[in-house]
Amino acid sequence: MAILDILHFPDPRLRNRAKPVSEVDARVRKLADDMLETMYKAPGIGLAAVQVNVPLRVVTIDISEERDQPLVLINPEILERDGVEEMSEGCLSVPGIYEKVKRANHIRFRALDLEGQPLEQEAEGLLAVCVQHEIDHLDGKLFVDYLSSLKRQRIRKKLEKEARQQAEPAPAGTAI
Ligand code: GNR
Ligand code: NI
Repeated sequence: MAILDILHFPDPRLRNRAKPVSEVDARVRKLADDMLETMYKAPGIGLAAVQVNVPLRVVTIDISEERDQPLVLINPEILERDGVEEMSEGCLSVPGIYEKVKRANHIRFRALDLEGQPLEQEAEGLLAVCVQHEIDHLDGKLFVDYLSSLKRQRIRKKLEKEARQQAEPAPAGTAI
């Protein structure tokens, strides 16, 4: 297993549309394993392969308190959406930012599991929000896209500044 680097907004690679997985093989299972490890370490409740710069339709999710109910969704698709709910969302690719987003509160979705078998499931509440958030990533979409352009611009500037500060050497005279 390995911890993968997570891309941060406004990295243009987060806008790549992910390609469907054609075969659930050892390479895809290794990717899912590494994504789960990366998601648990972050820590986050979900991760899309696009966030670790792999343009494939693979998602990991675990919304359980105990962090012991991993869900791997390959080529996930939403079949039905119902109702509207506003929830505060965060994203590992938009660190430190939490904003309310409206999404369907009840969905039906399908995907392939790690054995390549089709699964079909209903979800509501946090799981429904998380599945929608992750599928958005596979389509190059981020939760900040639902905010006003002013808010999104402020968030972009804040994260660009943080990225610059991490890249720069500390100014001369800085202790230690
Ligand atoms: O860890 C995460 N928390 C979260 C909270 C509310 C709505 C969506 C999420 S997903 C996020 C992890 C992430 O960035 N997944 O892409
Ligand atoms: Ni996210």
